[in-house]
Amino acid sequence: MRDIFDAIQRSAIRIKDAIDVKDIGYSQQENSSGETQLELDIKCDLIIQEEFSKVSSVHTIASEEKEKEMLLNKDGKYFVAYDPLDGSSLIDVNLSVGSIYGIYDGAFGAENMVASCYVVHGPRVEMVFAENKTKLYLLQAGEFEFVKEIRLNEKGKLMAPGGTQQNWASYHKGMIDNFFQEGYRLRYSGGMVPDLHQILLKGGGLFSYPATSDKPEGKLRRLFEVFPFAFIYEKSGGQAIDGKNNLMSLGHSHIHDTAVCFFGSNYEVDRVKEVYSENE
Ligand code: AFP
Repeated sequence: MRDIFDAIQRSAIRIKDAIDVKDIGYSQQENSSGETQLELDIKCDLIIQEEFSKVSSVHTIASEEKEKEMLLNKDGKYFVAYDPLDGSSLIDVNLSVGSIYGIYDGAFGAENMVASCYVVHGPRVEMVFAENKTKLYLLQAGEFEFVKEIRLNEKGKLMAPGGTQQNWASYHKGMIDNFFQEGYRLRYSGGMVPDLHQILLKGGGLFSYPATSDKPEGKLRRLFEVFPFAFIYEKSGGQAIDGKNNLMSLGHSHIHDTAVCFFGSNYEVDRVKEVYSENE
């Protein structure tokens, strides 16, 4: 696991340099989710692929930017799924973006997840790594320094409601409106890494990406986005559900499957469970 942790750190430092260029150019290719890829997305994907290729314990990688999984070392034990640059459409407006990693033992699947990690590229570069506990690191002079352990409060103050509102179910809209009436503050940038990072570090709240009329299975991808953050939120004392079930109890049939998802502290997620059990 140490080797994987080191490879993620090396990738983060190289990605920081890759982001800091004038022309991030759109390529003509589409990724498996049908989005036009930035040359930068492809570059970051290759950086991570290169770094994991040096790690003998990595058996297979799967990237949000690749159609299929890729075998690296048949004697390795870990399967790593990653989103090299989540929120890359925010780069041209200079908002924060991030990389997300799910580390699975023996095969992809939530039940096999043993660690997960994300890196936030904002004004500073930070990394959150969860194994038994969730730990925050800060990049300082080329090295990631441990800052602190992260724990969520029972109840938070922030609300990050994803998806197009006109496509929300009415009970979902009612639930989000009620949170705002209770005093929650809107914090939504459109990048899941900085949005979930903010809720984690400010003690709690709720990030939601519900089923919408145009995306009934949600938008966010199970292996690359949903399971890694579900693992981190659970290890930090919070919860992660699809409305009813724990996200970590869900399966997947394809590496690019998506899921409806809610991540947050206990008070807010318990409310989601109440509302969704009454309405679905
Ligand atoms: P991009 O990678 O296409 O920028 O999408 C970012 C993202 O996958 C995730 O980071 C956000 O939470 C989510 O999309 C935002 O989606 P909406 O704009 O539909 O709320």
